[in-house]
Amino acid sequence: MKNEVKPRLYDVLAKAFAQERVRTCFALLGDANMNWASRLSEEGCRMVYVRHEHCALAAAMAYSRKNWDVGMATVTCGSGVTQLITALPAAVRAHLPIVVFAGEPPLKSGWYNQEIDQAPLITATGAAYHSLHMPERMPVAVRDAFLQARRERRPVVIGIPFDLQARPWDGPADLPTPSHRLLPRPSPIPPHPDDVAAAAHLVAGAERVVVLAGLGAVEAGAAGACRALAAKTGGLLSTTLPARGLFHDDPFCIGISGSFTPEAGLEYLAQADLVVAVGCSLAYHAGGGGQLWPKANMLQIDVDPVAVSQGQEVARHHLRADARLGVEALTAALPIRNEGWRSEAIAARIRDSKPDGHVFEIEPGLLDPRDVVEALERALPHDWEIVNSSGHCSWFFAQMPSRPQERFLTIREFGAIGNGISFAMGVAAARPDRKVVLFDGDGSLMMHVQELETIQRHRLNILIVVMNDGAYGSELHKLRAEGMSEDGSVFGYCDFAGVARGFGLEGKTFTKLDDVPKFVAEFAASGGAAVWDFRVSAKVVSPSIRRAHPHSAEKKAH
Ligand SMILES: Cc1ncc(C[n+]2csc(CCOP(=O)(O)OP(=O)(O)O)c2C)c(N)n1
Ligand SMILES: [Mg+2]
Repeated sequence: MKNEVKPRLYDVLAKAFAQERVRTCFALLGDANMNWASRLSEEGCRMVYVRHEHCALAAAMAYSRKNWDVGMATVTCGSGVTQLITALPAAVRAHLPIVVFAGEPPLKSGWYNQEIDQAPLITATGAAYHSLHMPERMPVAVRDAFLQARRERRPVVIGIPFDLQARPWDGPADLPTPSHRLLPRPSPIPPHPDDVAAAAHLVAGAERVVVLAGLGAVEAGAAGACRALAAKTGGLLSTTLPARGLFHDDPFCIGISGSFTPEAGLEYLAQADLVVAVGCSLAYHAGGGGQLWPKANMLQIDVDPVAVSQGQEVARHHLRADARLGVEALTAALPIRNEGWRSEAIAARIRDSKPDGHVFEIEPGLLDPRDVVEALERALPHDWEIVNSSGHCSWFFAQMPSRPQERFLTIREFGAIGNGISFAMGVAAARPDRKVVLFDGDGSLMMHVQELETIQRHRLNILIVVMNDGAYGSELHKLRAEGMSEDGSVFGYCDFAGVARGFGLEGKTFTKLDDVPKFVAEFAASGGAAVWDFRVSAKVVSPSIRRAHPHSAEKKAH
């Protein structure tokens, strides 16, 4: 008998994905995706096999952000799909183009134990769901899913019943033209001259200007234009958290604006009379709900400017344009001005002041998280990729002023903990030639600690730095401030070095900081993966918690 040579639908589907320039796919297999995934791998796609579906999607998110292109994940039907529901809203809100290949239960049986109505689950998160049941159209439908993900910058989940996937393919041998060849390539939008004139009038009348850049400015390559605008107005520079580091070497950059603003930055933002927000969506946290710059007019330069964002009125003045073109036109329209806000004294204050100078008494044998960050900031090479996770400790980790934006990643749009390890895997897969440092909390790392095995198996170059306060610090500090019981927020110090060794990684526990440079040099030479557990005191409270609970000390006294 002759071998069957007819391709199956999963063969053709794998080719349709491969021609969409899918180079890496984060995967967890089951009945409904494993044959397709096996074929995709044979098409030359690098498969990263993770241990939890959430982590497949979260890693694809970081991969997408790092490459400014589609991220790809695959899960099986039912129980594989339900695991995606925490990561999808974050991907939607972060405007990440992601395609997920999910299975669907077989159509031929009247009952299947992993059956669940997948479409409403997925669409509730804001992602799109495409249920494909017409084999002949599937290669085109795959192309269209990539088109939608790229054009709308949104996750798209494709569900295909796995009995259909196994059918012989009777359709044409040719695949449709892939999405990246069809996608419109619009040129950057220039501003309207009337808008430029109005914006220039506003800026010329301001005395204390802050130019605040977001990821839109990063993407548009507007960093140089923002620096020039700030220089011409004698103003200061700042960024949102995701864009942090864009002006890291500028003496007049006050750091992040938002919940993570350092001490000196808070003072200057409070004095600003105009904030020019470039390529940022003016999310609630970026301006502390408007409280960080109470005196300032707001001018937003963006391709899609808004008046209200996340429940706040954010900007009355708008310049609709590509971030770079808009800022360049505005700068060109401004008169030269001799004086501005800038002075040597301001540069010195920015350079010399600590992000947070508050004094805490801490227990012997434990570290101050601010000292940990300072030691790492001094020791870690500047070309290592850094990933900031979540939790109370992320305030401290965000204060690393010498780190450039292109080596930084954070995605926090759904406020979930537990993503750090997946984000670091996504960055490591996108930048295989680099070392990646993840900064995470003990609670967050614990939530998906199983991925240490993935890191070890795939030989990813990741150094995990854990700020271990033995607690859910965020909850602990808020409960304390409210005078409530700390139950449920304090767990004690887990031995992460031992956990790491159990997974075959290097592990170290730090109760002092003297050897940090030596160990960094050793890690630089050896590569591989390691977990460094820094034992910190839970008595050090971040400025953002202190701002949110200004009267907590009084409560304690009663
Ligand atoms: C998925 C999810 N569950 C719960 C929370 C609530 N939460 C916010 S921060 C936090 C504690 C994080 O602890 P850790 O990672 O140790 O960081 P720390 O705050 O201690 O610095 C928790 C439980 C959340 N944001 N996301
Ligand atoms: Mg903690």
